[in-house]
Amino acid sequence: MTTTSTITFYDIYANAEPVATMSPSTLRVRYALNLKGIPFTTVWVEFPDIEQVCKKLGVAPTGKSRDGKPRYTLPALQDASTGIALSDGAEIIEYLDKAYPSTPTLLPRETIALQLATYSALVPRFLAVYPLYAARAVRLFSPETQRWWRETRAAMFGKPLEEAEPKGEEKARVMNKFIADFGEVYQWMSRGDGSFLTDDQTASFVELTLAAMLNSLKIVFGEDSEEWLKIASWNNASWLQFLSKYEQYHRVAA
Ligand SMILES: N[C@@H](CCC(=O)N[C@@H](CS)C(=O)NCC(=O)O)C(=O)O
Repeated sequence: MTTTSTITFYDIYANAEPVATMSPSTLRVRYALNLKGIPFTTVWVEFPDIEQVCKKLGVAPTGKSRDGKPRYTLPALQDASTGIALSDGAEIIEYLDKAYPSTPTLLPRETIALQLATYSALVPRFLAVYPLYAARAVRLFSPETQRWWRETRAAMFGKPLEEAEPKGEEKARVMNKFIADFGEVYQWMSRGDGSFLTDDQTASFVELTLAAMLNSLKIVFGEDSEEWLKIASWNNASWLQFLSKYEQYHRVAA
């Protein structure tokens, strides 16, 4: 493990504390760096600047937008000790496992396929609340980023953010589906020893992803919101108990 920081971590800025982001994608890599104890410095990037920052770093787009254009995303990470710059959470964590072998392995080789498959099952469950999430997230951004967010999300939903936000019965339906879908994920874990991997794993990529998704919802909805309280009180506060294990990694520096 290095003692001085050679890693620059590019995270998405939002008005949140103690970590100034709401992004589940960047949070999971931040948790990985903190869990591994790898020193790093953060560069905070506003949403509208992500593409320009990624192009400057020379990191690849991680997908395509609806209009077919390359989609640049954060997190991204640059490691001065190896000269490597890369994007995409899974790729970054796989790189950290290899480049810092004395730190806990989050994507053991024999579990990569299974973990990536599990991650694929988590994404649609999370995205089911996205119109509600996107409407609540806007308040966490600077005025310029708010304008950008409204414009890009309206293009994504085919209507303005406020119109896309589920309300009343529709909101209740969306939240109930979220609780049931994530409840199923919880049951998968409960069938084993309460985690996704074996006892000797302190955590895995999938667990950090799940913790990051839940914390992102807590930040965006607000700790005292009706929505978060519903998630937090589910099944004798099972998600709160799960999150308490990862609380120590929800911080800025390693
Ligand atoms: N596959 C990427 C996806 C990352 C991602 O979707 N990041 C979002 C923030 S949570 C982003 O950068 N969005 C840019 C945009 O919406 O323009 C990963 O897992 O790291």
